[in-house]
Amino acid sequence: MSPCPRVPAEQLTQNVLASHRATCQLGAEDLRLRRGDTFTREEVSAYQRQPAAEMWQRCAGRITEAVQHVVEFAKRLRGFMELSQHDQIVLLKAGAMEVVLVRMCRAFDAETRTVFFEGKYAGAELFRALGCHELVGSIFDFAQSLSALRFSESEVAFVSALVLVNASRPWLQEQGKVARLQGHLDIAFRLLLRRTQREGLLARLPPRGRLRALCWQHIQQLGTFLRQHPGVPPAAFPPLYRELFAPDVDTGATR
Ligand code: HC3
Repeated sequence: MSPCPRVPAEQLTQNVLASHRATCQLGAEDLRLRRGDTFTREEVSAYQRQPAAEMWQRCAGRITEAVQHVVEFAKRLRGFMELSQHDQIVLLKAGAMEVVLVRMCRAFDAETRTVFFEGKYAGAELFRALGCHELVGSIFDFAQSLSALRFSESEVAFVSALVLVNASRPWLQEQGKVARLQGHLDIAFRLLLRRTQREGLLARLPPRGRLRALCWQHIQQLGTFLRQHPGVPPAAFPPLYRELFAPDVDTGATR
């Protein structure tokens, strides 16, 4: 049975946008207005002087909050809760961080190459203590390339929904059901793009592999960090973060 039987595309579009707006964490207008508000040199160097473990924990905390909002987004998407619980988890595990990175372009100022982090706009150098400059640089490059597409809020909402509802994720049990929901979203997105004369956008979207590679590198870097800092207590990272990104590291956590 279709997870989304005969829902007119317009209703689905409204649902995707409303789900995005209710869960996007940071309002688009608010983010725009705060663009000039960057960290001072002193604040940046205070972040840079932090021990690596502290900075990793901070970022993990912020990323976990963002992931929780993405989970709420998924739950509000029409048809998602009709998928099996197993498949919902598969899609969220594979796609939640990818959606956080898509959403990052809303919080990114391409002119100054800064991102909204803990109340102000920060350049890549603020994250130096993490010890993974290349990854942070690649994440900023990705945000820069999405910013060039000048997404509307509806477009961010659909790109996020289609990153999540992806029938080609491995380990799905009811792939057909996911494919049908993906198909409905795809049609609604194309109709929106036609109506707004933005059909050209599809060809300009970055290849899916780029997002996958960034998320993979994040997992690799976390693994490297945990191996290099065996003294960091398991409770230092939120359980959801450990579950999503450090599944092979035995942290002794109770869930
Ligand atoms: C700054 C950030 C990337 C952007 C993240 C954003 C702004 C994305 C949109 C969400 O709605 C809100 C949000 C929350 C957390 C923000 C991230 C925190 C850290 C990350 C940096 C680029 C550093 C990443 C380093 C890594 C991958 C090792 O943790």
